[in-house]
Amino acid sequence: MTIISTRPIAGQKAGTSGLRRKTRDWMAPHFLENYVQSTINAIGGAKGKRFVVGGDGRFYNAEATQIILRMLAANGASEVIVGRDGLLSTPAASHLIRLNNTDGGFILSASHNPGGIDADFGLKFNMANGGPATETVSDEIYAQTTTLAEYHIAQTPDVDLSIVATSDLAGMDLKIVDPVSDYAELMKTLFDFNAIQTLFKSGFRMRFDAMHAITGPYAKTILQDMLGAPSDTVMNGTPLVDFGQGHPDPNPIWAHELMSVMTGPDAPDFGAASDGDGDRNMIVGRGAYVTPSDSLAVLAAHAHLAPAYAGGLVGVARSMPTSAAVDRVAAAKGIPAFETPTGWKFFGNLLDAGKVTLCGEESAGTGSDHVREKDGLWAVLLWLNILAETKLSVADLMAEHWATYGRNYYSRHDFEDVPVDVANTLMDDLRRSLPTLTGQSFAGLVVGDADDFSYDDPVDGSRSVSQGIRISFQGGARVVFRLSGTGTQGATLRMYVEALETDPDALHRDPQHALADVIKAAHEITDLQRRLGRDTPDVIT
Ligand code: G16
Repeated sequence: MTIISTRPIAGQKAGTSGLRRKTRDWMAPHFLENYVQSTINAIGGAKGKRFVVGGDGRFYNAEATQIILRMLAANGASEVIVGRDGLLSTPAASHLIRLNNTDGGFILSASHNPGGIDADFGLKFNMANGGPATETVSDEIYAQTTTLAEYHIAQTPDVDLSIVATSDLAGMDLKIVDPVSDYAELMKTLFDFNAIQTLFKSGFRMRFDAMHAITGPYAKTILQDMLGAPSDTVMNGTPLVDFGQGHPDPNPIWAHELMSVMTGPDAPDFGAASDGDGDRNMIVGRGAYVTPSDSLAVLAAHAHLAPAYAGGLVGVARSMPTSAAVDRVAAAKGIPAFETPTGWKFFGNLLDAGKVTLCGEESAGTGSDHVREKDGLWAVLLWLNILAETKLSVADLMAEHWATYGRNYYSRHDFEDVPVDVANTLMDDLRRSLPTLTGQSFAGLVVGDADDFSYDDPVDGSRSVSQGIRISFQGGARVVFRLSGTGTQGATLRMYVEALETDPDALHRDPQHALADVIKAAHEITDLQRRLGRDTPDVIT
């Protein structure tokens, strides 16, 4: 056991989901160690505690796992449960924390960000409920990073993590587990596997794009081995440290390989993709992309068709920039709908308090009270369960949904790698203009209301301010602006546009056309073209 002297490293402040930085930053002397020790200190030490450790397998996952294990041992942890080869999807890690009643877990992932020595790496701490550290704990971790003077590490050789076994690491019990099996068992308890098996037996065809990330082995086990989907169902199913040089973000831009299959000749019935660490999902039918906001609404409308949710939902929650489509379902069902800031950590209290069953975000995350993370494969399985029961195609299910509830046309435009000062000035100016925006007209739309979103947590009473600027127009359309908290280079400006359509003859338009006025108004309000020197987004979802 060694105590190493160190000095605070500036800027170790978590964003939307843990600390994400360039991989080389993490590999620099003391960077990872400082952050791990600060986390341990922030939770009152590790002595006698039990943790889960695992990550999405990106470059540096293996080395970082060894360091974290040695530090937990040196800090007196009594047991660590680690995925074989240091691998665990984020939802599987959340499940293992809960299943084993541990004190929390360390998840090594930069999620949908690319991987590699010149790409991104990340680390986040999840608490005993299985969910991401709350704002309060995250703030305490940051505070610790600013004063840290030493860290503890055991001087032991690397542990062989390739075999499921139980051993001892410098006095700490080390349990190496299969990353997939407990998670797969959980899924079996939630869904009607027989109905989904019957669906596949009937010739239903699907493609699941694992994007060379963590869900490959999970999807092969569950979809192909357990549910009997054909062996070519999972594509890009071998996890690679650099995700095959791809960008493991399941949206139509980055999952273009899947999109071309789903829009090509002889397209399968159903397509889905997940991200680097397995918590996001993309759903696409034959020629029919489903926006994450619509997916959440459809799942809320039909969740009762799956055994786990047969008793109905107690409530739903969505992040503020997510479309209000799910609110309309909640209203029809007479259940509450909560609106939280962006970040899965804000759903934890609502789930723990039994106020919501389902939650989701526009950023392709959907989940339920089965774990405390969003869960990509879970969403895919719920979709499959619903398709098996309704016997509808994805396109028909969407058409039926919009005819019933109206359609919240929705799109997110991302402007990436914007100089940080330009992005901050744009947001500051917009914030300053809020009091005078109401009543003004832009591209023919009149502003009805404009504010900077604050959230009062109904469970613990904490308040989170400056969570995004929302501008509503008369007639119901709206635009939201916020800066991403997950990027590692420059700033990413996110512009979310939405408009409700209830005219039965106008439910099947191209969202970009349906939203053209709102997009124009949003550009005018921010003077976007002049400030950014461009008006075309890098990514449209
Ligand atoms: C993370 C968070 C999500 C959030 C998303 C986008 O997802 O867990 O709650 O919606 O980032 O955040 P931002 O808009 O700040 O970039 P993931 O999948 O990257 O962990």
